[in-house]
Amino acid sequence: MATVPLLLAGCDGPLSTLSPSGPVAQDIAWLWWAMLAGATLLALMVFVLVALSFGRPREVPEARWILGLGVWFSLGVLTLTLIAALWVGERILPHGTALEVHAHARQWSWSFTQPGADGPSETQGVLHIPAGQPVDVLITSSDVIHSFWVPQLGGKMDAIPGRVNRLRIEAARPGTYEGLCAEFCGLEHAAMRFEVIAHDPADWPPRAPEARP
Ligand SMILES: [Cu+2]
Repeated sequence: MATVPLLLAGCDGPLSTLSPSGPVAQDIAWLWWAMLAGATLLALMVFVLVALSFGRPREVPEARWILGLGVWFSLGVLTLTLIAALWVGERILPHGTALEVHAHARQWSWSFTQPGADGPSETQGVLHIPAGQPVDVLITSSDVIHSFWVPQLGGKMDAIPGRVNRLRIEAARPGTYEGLCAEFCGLEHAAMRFEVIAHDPADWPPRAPEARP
């Protein structure tokens, strides 16, 4: 338990689910904490039972220990975390209309199509979106299964050949966010990174999306 704060200190940074920068990622981070709390409660229960087993032999009231703790307490914690997961899962779905951009994965790079000042613009390794509004990324692949993931802006979504998957992301503030392929896809998988640049709504669509800042 004493090492938990130390370990959590390593959970910060541009590729962390625990540093959300938008409402979708915020919901996912909230669920992460809810599941950690549930797991902690169940682990504590087990530790307490193990500790008690080392003490002097005692009378074990069946109703309290087996039904109360083993069944009802565990079921209660699992039910609450399941409800939290279903609630968050529903909230992060792409409800209603949103700006659409396209992400195309291949071994081993990403290309994107998004609105530009002079019509749709295609970029390599950089996706441009407006800040402060929901964006739907339409994701596909031309070879193997990859996965689109920008931890600070939303969840993960597989990129599957012959299929287009929709993922809702949103950046609360303008900035640059790091993304990566989250499905092992071959030798260069680890290098399959990209960036998402969220622009101030006043500068949207961007004048020259091709130019990397
Ligand atoms: Cu990949």
